[in-house]
Amino acid sequence: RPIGLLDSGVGGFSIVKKVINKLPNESTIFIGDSANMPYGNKSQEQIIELTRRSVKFLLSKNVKLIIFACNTATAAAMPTLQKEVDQQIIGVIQSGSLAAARTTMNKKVAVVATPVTINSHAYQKEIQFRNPEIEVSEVAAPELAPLIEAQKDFDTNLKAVKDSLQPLKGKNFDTLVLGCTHYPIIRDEFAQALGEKIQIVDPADQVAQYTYNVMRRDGLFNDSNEVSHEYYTTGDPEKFSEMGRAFLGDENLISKQ
Ligand code: DGN
Repeated sequence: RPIGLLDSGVGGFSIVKKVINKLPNESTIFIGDSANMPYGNKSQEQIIELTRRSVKFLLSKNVKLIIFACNTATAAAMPTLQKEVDQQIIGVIQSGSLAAARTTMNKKVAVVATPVTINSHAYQKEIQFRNPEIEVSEVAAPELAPLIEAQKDFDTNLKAVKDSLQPLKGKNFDTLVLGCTHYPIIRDEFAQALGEKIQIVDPADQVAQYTYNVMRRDGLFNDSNEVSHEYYTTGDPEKFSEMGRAFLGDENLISKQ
């Protein structure tokens, strides 16, 4: 049985990639809800409803575990949906917070994410749960995920990243969490905007490790030799597969759900 992943769009590819690297013997099914993206400025009820649809789709594919490859869905819908399904759901915020708390040396962390994620203060709570001394500066970037979905050029992205990070000026943080799974797709733009002194944390690395740990604990490793990866979108399959190929280097077929 495969591992299921969901996101509001192409951002989930950044998690899919790390999960496949960490667990090469596992099959995956990823659904990106691009038709309804962005989730980042919807109400909690709307996000729960949309996420529930993707969860049902993944369950119809007989997944053994579900990864919310979306910070917004993790913040807004994970506690509710975990009560509705037997399969364990793994979110991205706890993993990202753990990585950030381990990375910062000066105890100043910044988080950039969608408005829903920022307004939930989930990162601030989780990071300070690990170390109450860490100062957390949060900034909402409502336009970044839709921009990434629209696949623009480097300079356009760089300018948008610089504008989005403007409110963090003077915060003196040494670690920045990419609190939306779309952002690692333009990691180079972030790196250029931030300079060498600031460490970028992509929660995906820790999510892949955590997924591995849960599967080992629960005896969920694949015991057959067959491995496959399937990608589905509610949006335009052409655009979705273009991004999938660019990001994963994968020639697999993308289907419309
Ligand atoms: N990729 C999603 C996240 O990690 O929050 C959300 C993107 C969006 O829908 N705006």
